[in-house]
Amino acid sequence: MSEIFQNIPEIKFEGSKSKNPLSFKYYDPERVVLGKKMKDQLPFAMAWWHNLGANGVDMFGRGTIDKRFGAEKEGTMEHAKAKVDAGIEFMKKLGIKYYCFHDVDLVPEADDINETNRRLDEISDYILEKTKGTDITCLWGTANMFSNPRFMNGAGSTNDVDVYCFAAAQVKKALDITVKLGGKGYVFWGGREGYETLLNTKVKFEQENIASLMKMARDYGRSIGFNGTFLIEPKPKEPMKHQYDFDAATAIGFLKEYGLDKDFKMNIEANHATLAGHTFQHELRISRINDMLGSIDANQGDIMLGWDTDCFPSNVYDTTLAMYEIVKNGGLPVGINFDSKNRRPSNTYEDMFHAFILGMDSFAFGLLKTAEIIEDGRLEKNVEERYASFDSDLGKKIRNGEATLQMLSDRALELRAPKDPVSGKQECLEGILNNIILSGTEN
Ligand code: XLS
Ligand code: NI
Ligand code: NI
Repeated sequence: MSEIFQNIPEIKFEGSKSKNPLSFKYYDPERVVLGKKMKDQLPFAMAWWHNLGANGVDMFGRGTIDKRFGAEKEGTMEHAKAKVDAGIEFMKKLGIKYYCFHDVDLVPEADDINETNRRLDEISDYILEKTKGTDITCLWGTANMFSNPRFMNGAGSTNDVDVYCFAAAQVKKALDITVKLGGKGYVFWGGREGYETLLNTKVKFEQENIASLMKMARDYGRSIGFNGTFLIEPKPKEPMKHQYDFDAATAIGFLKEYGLDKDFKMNIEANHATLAGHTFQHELRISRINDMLGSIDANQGDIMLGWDTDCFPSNVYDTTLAMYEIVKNGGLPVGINFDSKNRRPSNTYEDMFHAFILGMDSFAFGLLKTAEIIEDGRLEKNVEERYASFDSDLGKKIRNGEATLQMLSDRALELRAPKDPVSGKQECLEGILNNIILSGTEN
């Protein structure tokens, strides 16, 4: 197999002083942070669709990036295999172990689903053959139930029972392929699971059908030996005006309502969090405290733009706070998928590497700073102190559920008025965080 990314060497850690754009400044895979090697703390994955598929096309213009990778034509099995070859070489050069895919990222979709399935069998054999003897494996798989016109009214939420069957068939096959490729997770992102207008929509009916599809997927997955994590990836809008999995709190409530919370967790995407009017850290925190943090789609939005821009993460303040939640979660059962794409004018192969170096370094930096936040202790100590009044006997009774309204009312009446309120010290704490972020990262 000939080299596709010629002139791109294996990317090595060179430290923050290095001026070599094709080197890691912070991601040092063997460095031990908080008792574990960085490469184990940061299970990075490549998104097949953005990295090997997205060619810069947007609503106003054709593609700008040649992603044929030596194949003659796009949309052929020759091209599908060239993408496999390119993907593996790319991951090897960056030291990335995992990839994520939608069924139709792997192969061109045929008119007849039987032929699409045959192609999926062929390409998954090819991937297994090409990754044999490497440590490259699947992080998670999913079915694309939003691009094909048949899904214009939704997949699990469709009004058409035959379309519902096509959604089920795709989920079944995508689960088969995920298991075959060793995936740790299976994702449901509700692409068109939502509505445009209530004038034509039965919301409860649609939500029940989505839950049924997920239950059938869970039962089928478990029956074929999938013991990984099912995931919901919340997003509030786009493509639909209203999407049912608005944010983590909504999706967790849905899973509990339908008895799916033992098998499913959240796949939190940074840009989806901000579209929902939350910070990335908020969505991670809500998931974590509910024991629902499974995986992340690492990217970032653009504050000037109101849509899912899927930029590579560069904001180290955000990656630090994200890594803090991930570390406090005891890591991620699944991993860190770069659901990010190059900007349209970044149209060279080299730009693909620059993008991943940026993303991987931003998260490695976030991990290093998380270790410092924990070792430094000032921020966590402040939080503990802020709630110290609940250490009193009465406070303990409230926490244990032993207090009554009468008891608490008696106390308030006895006090007449509470003590002066204590400062939340936000600016002081932000200063401490800046101080930690702006200090060095060397060993
Ligand atoms: C789109 C989603 C999608 C999912 C997988 O906004 O992020 O890429 O991650 O279907
Ligand atoms: Ni995503
Ligand atoms: Ni997205």
